[in-house]
Amino acid sequence: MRIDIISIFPEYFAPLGVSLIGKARERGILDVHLHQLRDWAHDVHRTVDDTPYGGGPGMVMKPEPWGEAIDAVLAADQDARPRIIVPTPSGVPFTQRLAMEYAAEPWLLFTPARYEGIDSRVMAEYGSRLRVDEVSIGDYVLAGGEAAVLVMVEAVGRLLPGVLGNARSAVDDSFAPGEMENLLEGPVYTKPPEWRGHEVPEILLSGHHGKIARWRRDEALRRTARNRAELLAALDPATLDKHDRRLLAELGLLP
Ligand code: 6GU
Repeated sequence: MRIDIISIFPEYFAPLGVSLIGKARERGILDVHLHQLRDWAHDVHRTVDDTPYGGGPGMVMKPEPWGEAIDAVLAADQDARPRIIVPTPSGVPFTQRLAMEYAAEPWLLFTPARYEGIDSRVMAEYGSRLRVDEVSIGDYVLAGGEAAVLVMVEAVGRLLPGVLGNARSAVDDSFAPGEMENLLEGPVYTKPPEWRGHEVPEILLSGHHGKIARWRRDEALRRTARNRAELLAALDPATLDKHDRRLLAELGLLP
């Protein structure tokens, strides 16, 4: 997969050289291209922002540098088109589902903004020709979209074939479609079996795979009820077995 990122802080993306994503790049699974937006601002101060039309606080990113920068990225490959992802707190929620959708794309272009955001005509211009998604990573406001891009690249990158390896697969993840859809993963343990008087739940030492799977699902349901009650409401009743229903009834969460 190719990923292009246009930003006034390309140095912000140094963490993409580390750990899982760094390895994926070394192995050629992920091809990351960073671009300095100011390279396409032509005045002496390399200005990329201006005051908002209609008044109000803050600054808005000018359309011309973004247009030139995006055109330059598009020109890198005449035969392909990237999916453009514009990070903004006003966007659609970034979810595991969206991460999986992006992981199936050959080319992504991220356009993280500073200030109050990018002049909306940039999204209109490219939205009429390519897929442009305005995406938010949560209900809080960051100082810029760069951290959101790091989050999204990590979520997408770990889903690419060959990145996680055989020892670990994404199928048991919280939110993964299927068994864990709308469920949070429960607690995990490793050796030693007792630490500072805390014991590992005995069932996990039993070697009884069926009972362990059932215990893990119970813990996932309990944790979801405790931390994310609204996710339980979204559970597809068809994915609940008799045991699930009994547990939820015990927690007072089913009729
Ligand atoms: Cl994508 N950008 C900014 N600036 N703030 C955010 C966000 C994105 N997602 C949540 N808050």
